[in-house]
Amino acid sequence: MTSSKRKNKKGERVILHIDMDYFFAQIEERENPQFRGKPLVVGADPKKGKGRGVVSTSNYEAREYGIKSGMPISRSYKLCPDAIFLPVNMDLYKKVSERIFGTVKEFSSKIERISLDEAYLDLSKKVGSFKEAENIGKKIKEKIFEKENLTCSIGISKNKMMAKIACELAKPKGIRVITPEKVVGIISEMGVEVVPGIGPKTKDKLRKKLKKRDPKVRDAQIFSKEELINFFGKRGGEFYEKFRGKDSSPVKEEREVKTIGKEHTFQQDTKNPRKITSIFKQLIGDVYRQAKGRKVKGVTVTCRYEDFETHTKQTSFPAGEYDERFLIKKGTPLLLKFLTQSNKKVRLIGFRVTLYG
Ligand code: DCP
Ligand code: CA
Ligand code: CA
Repeated sequence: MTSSKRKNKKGERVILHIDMDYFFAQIEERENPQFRGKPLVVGADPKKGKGRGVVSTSNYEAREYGIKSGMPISRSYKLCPDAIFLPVNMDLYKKVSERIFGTVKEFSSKIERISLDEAYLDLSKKVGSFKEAENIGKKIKEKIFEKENLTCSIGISKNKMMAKIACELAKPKGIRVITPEKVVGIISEMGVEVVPGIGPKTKDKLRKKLKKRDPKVRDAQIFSKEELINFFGKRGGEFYEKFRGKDSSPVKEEREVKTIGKEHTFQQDTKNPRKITSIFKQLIGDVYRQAKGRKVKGVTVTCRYEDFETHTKQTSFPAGEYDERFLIKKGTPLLLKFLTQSNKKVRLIGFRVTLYG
């Protein structure tokens, strides 16, 4: 084994964080190249400044006018009336996201997706050095650009928190490695709000305690663990670690989602609620017996009306081994909505559970 292959000496992890650049807006630019270079806002319809709803995101040109995600769309219109405003095309963004992370998965199956445009990878077992991790990061960026013509940013460090911070520093289009020996030096100089869990309220408390307008992580390091627990409860203990660049939270791999379901087509279309619910309970019973011993985390009910219009409704709950009565309790209200929301007769009903693990 060459020296570069030697496994992380101190048993340190190698975590990679990937986040797509101005995601929804970048996809729109790709689909409409004539918009490139112009301020572009994706979100609600501004209706000449009178529209309601918010900005989903915007490209970097629009951000120069002060436009930000989550801001009222009317305000973004005031800031830049000449921007191009586009509606949210979520189906498209979801498809693009699926393809992107399908590609990312080829580099490591130890992946935790955080949102449509963001994921963590645990490369600890794959690489022997941060240099090697950086090369994987570069390959991921190239592959995504080649396949999707989209740019992303990548951060690499010894835990999830520091990898995300590295990614923020790399944005846009960049890649940044924070090696373990650099971690404390870098986080110490940042504002306390870089620590996950420190929002405006917590920051305000720290401001008062430290008598500083813009406290840095370095300032917050003067508190002992006990003091922080006194101020903030259990979270305080976590802040103590995070102020030192430590974060032991694991990359949680997704398991394959599996479902078990059954459908029933009525011999004659019907509106009779007694008949429908009685069949429905039989379906649940059948599905329950098939799923027995497995953890269930959601149920889906399907209804096809006489004109073949088909709808599904679903509900989810904490994964667990539930009894048949529980499934009936969760499924029946969904079925009843189908029966009350339309006057049409029902042709088919279905019941499906989503399994965990
Ligand atoms: N999004 C949204 N509403 C928000 C924040 C985000 O609809 N308040 C959507 C649109 C974004 C996507 O989620 O494109 C990803 O969010 P990010 O926070 O990662 O922001 P961007 O990818 O748009 O920009 P950046 O380049 O800063 O990551
Ligand atoms: Ca992003
Ligand atoms: Ca993101």
